[in-house]
Amino acid sequence: MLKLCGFAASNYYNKVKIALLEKEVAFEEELVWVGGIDKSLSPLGKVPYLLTEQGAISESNVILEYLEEQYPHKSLLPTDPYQRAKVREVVIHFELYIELVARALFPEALLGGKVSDETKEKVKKQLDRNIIAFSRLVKFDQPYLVSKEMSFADCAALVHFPLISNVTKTIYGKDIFTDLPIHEYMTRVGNRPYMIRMNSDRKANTELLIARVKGS
Ligand SMILES: N[C@@H](CCC(=O)N[C@@H](CS)C(=O)NCC(=O)O)C(=O)O
Repeated sequence: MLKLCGFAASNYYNKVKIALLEKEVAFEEELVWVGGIDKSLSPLGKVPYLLTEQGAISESNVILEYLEEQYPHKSLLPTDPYQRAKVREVVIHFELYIELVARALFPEALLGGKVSDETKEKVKKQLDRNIIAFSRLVKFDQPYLVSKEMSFADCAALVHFPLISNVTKTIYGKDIFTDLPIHEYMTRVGNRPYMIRMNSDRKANTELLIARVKGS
């Protein structure tokens, strides 16, 4: 059986978990913390990675592509090649230009550390610019972010939107997505029954993660 390895506080881990649950593919979870990762399974020691019968796969987007090819039922990509490209474009924009930029704030927003004012200012400028770009790519007037059906873009959005909203609210006192209707989107798309389990796993694991960071 497939094994999803990592920890449930990770947004990238949860993106893959949503795809597995959405596709109704059987899987097990193995709790692996950063620092204790076998680099032959995930070369940079990052989570998530997926253990398959043939070996391990790292990088969440590569894992999603693998799942799509291996389990084509309940597809998370449109059939049209152009629309497929648009889904992938949204995921890349979200992760390279928003999530990875906002990640510099995580030590203070999530883990009780401190981030310099200079970093906060620099990140804010980049996020303001990149979110305008992102909003040119997505649509909020249809059920899903890019296509008429749930796609990889929604797997990413369901985890990155709430996390980055919270992080920016904590650091700037204002949600960076305030001009986008993400609350409606989350209510509409995030009401899948499996999201309850996913969110409770995430909360429980976040407490463990914070305790580990404080204890180290
Ligand atoms: N591009 C990677 C990003 C994964 C990632 O950054 N995971 C974090 C946890 S949320 C991690 O493993 N961080 C540890 C590290 O970078 O050393 C993916 O999509 O899987």
